[in-house]
Amino acid sequence: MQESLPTRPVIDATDATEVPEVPDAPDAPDAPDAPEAEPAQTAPEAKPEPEPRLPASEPEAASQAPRTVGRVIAEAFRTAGVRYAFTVPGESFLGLLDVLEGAGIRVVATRHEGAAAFMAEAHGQLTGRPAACLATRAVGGANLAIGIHTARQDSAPLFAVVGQVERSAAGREAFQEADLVGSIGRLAKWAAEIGSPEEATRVLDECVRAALSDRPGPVLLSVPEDVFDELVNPDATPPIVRPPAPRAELADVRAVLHLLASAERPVILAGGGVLRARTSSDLIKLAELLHVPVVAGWRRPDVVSNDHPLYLGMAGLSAPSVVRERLERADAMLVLGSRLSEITSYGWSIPGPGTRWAHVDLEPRGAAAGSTGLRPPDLAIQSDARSFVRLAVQRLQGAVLDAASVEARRVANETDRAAWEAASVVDTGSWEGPGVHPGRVVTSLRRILPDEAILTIDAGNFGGWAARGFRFRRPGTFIGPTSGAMGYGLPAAIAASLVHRDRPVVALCGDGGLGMTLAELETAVRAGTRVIVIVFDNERYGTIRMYQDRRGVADPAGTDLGSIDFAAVARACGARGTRVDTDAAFEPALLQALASDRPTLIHLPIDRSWVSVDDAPV
Ligand SMILES: Cc1ncc(C[n+]2csc(CCOP(=O)(O)OP(=O)(O)O)c2C)c(N)n1
Ligand SMILES: [Mg+2]
Repeated sequence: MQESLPTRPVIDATDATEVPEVPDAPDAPDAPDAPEAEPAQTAPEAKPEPEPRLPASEPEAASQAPRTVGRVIAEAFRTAGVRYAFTVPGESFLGLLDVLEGAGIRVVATRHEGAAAFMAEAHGQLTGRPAACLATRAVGGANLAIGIHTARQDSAPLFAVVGQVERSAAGREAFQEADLVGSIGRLAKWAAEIGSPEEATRVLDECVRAALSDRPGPVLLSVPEDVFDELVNPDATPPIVRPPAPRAELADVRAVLHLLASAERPVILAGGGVLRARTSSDLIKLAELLHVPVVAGWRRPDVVSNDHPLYLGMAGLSAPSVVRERLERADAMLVLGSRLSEITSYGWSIPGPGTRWAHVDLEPRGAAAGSTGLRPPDLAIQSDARSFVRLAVQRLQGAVLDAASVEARRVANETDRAAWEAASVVDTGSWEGPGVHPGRVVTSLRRILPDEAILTIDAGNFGGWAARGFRFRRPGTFIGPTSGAMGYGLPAAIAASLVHRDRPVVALCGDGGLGMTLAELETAVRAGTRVIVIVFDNERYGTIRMYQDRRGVADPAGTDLGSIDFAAVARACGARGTRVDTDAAFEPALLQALASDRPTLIHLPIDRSWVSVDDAPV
């Protein structure tokens, strides 16, 4: 770690009074129900609802039941924090399915394994605690793939379990047989098979560690059907230890503070690691103490309150150009809790050549950054975001600031904030229809939804208006896939609604993306949620048509869709469904949805001339 500093620091962090470090919240996996409450930025964040309550008699009954591999898996998952298992059942894993509820894990049947995996993924993203998704052999396993990949890209912990053919049939191209560990398992962070009951505890220990340690991620467990019912040695208990998160050393913290303090145009680029560590308010303190603005990584817009004067927008797709320009102008950057995806880093061009940068992350980029074309960081620090930021804030309390430099930063930050605010207005123009103005829909959502409402998003250009124009005021109020997977919005909303039953949850979807997981409307009803689904319907895969048009394709194929009466589909699934054709009708429909005790779908026809937030007809 080579530190090279310019001459005149704005603040000498090394002079700050030494304060003892605040201990982190316990990392014990058996206390996952109560993540330390994030101190509020503007108002207290609502606590998650207690997760499923199962009849008290069941665990007791389970304790007398034979100790099978299935039961040991269920208990290990429960100890690791699992409260939900999402699944399309199969006969290949009944030895697990039937013991889950007895172990305190609620089973939610879905209409497609892709949705089950998305629900588990979203649960992991939102809470930091893993959920499970279960599927049968190659057919169900293949359907899980999109959620496993998404969890990998989102660093979300997730347990995928696939029932495999019986051992006696293995290797004979049996019914639905495929090498699950060697195929979809390769999408996961870790994958293995429990080939016999003797292996169960060792493999489970590895499995849990892999999902939760370092940069969390999805793991895949393949288990032959007959192995689930085999008995495990009663003395063999998987240790299930979650290794403590790595913590920054004081010297590293000092070096980063020096980097930021001595720069002229520093910036903090903050990602999902800040949300997962529940340290957003500490980050704001750090930003305020140093007068350094914060830009959110792509799809992490809730990392700090968007109303804070030091927030300068979300990087990546749909961001106004001022965001990228500000990042390019930075002479120093702290990249905190972000993997610097291709989208957040604008094709690995940020941090730019003139930016000295520090990467503080569970898996910081080292020399390997070069393989992406990214210049390796000047400081690479492996640390959980919270321990880093808290130590940094402690170092800075009572520090003396150079008044002239502070004033310069204050003026520059105000200018940058005003530029971002002006560039992120999305509801202008004199659109009278047909269909609604997508920017005005976003403004209405912003005005009406309470601060604790959770938004989820699907993939597609319809989402650009929300990405630019919505304002998130609390951490943990947005879930979106950095994989850009279509079909995510509704399943993610169902998962969020299960966790936070008292909070409004709104899924923003395009007609294409919603079509992929539309049947989960029935799951939303059956699971007792009150999700609100808003579908922006241009009757096409609009984003891809935009790319075809840019290429000058004369007769574009494959991007036109027909019409679906989405509101009628919702009603057929037991939800409420309403179609809104004018801007004026949207707010009343939203208010009714918020007051309802059932899921609601609001169908918004969008004229095709609304190509993207940067290419609108008005
Ligand atoms: C699973 C998956 N398949 C394909 C894509 C490629 N893709 C990205 S956006 C998009 C179109 C989305 O259509 P829609 O949901 O209607 O939103 P729109 O672009 O029309 O606003 C497609 C096909 C993807 N991101 N994910
Ligand atoms: Mg569309």
